[in-house]
Amino acid sequence: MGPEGFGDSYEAQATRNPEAMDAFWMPFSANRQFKREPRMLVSAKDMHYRSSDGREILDGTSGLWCCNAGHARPRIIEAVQRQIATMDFAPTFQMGHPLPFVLAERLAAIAPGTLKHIFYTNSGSESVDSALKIALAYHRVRGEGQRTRLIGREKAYHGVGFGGISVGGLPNNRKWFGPGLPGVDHLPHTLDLARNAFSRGLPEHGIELAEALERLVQLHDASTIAAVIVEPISGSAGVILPPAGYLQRLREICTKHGILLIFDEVITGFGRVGEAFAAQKFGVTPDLITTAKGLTNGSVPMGAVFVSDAVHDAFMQGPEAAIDLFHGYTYSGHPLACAAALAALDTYEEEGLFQKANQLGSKWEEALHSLRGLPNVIDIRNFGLVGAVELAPREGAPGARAFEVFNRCFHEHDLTVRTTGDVIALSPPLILGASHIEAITARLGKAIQATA
Ligand code: PXG
Ligand code: PLP
Repeated sequence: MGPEGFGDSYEAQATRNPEAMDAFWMPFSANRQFKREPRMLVSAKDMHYRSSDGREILDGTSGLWCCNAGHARPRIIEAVQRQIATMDFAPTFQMGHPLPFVLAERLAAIAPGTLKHIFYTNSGSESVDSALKIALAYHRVRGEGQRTRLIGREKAYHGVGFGGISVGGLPNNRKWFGPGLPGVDHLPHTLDLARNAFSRGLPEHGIELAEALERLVQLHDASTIAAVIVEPISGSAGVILPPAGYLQRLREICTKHGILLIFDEVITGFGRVGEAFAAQKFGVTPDLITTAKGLTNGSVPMGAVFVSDAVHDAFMQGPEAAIDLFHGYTYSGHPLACAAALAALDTYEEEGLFQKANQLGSKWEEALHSLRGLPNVIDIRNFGLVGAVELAPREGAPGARAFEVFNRCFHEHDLTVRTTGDVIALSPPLILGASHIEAITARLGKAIQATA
């Protein structure tokens, strides 16, 4: 009898045969291929996973960019265990409990500028939808309800809600699902291998791409535009960095025209780039910030939208007894998620993890760029503790080469990496040391070397 229940352990039950695995329709996965040759993880501690065949696998991706302090951190375990025994759930619609208030104060204290108001969600996708809705309602409550247009960017990932895919810019995430929100437009992306390949840190060329926003304002008129949403560094599309000065220029144009600027920091938030938020690292303060992932160190689902004083206060002008924002989730401010987030913030603070990318950044950069010259490597990009190695696609089979590297890393070199298209992305837990950096790049290098 396994510890989890009657009969076989969950692990044995899950992997008995491919048919037994059929019921779970896995997200963003090649389901049939996976179930023929599963990559199963059964436990995790600090920098490592353990696989179902007993191997210790180095986590090069913080799970899915979320376990910024590594796995199974004691404070988080204790906090969640304590909280579930104290109060499993409490509503936050016209009722309250202490934890989301305490957490919001803690979050406000690390936020940039006046983004001191926290709206809770359960994921990055929900944070994006919430931020877009807050932006639309903000203009309307101020008497500018004609500002309904939302502007995203090519190659952007803003989650999978209808709002997020509408402003998003990844064709596969959009084309299957109909027309999306009306009145959306997109800026050009900033990936430019011809001019910027093998840049270290921010690429030098491309600030002029921000002027595309001026063009869209001329086309649509500022009076119709509610908000611009961008990832300061785009993660899912394969680590695309902002050219030096680009985000500052977007900020200037938005301010000039009364357009709200939203930074989607679901990946860049909570220390990934050497500050709490990329906004601080780049010295550019948006009006709203969307977060999730690292907020609870990935341990309990939770997201949060950070809202500026000006945007928040616009909603607080009506009668006191009126609901100020007709939006929210059953699980907004869930007790377990709040407990996990508070413990995650404690862990980040005690261990100085938001500064870690500053201390290890140059070592990380050196190690990554040492992969230059390996077969098919056409670009290497890095910033903070994010990295990407881009491979030339195989003729007629885009993505196949990087996927083979990913599989080889997992099965032969005990390393997790992420791939999108032919980009291999890395985002290790911020608790890593120099030896982990060497191990990640050495193992990845071997896998690239072995892949034709
Ligand atoms: N915005 C951004 C910028 C993201 O990176 C989301 C929104 C959506 O968050 P949720 O929690 O709804 O998934 C994300 C999520 C990858 C990968 O490997 C990236 C994400 C999710 C899963 C995989 O690149 N980013
Ligand atoms: N669908 C139904 C039928 C519901 O009653 C609710 C919430 O009460 C929802 C969807 C939304 O669920 P959530 O608040 O978890 O997003």
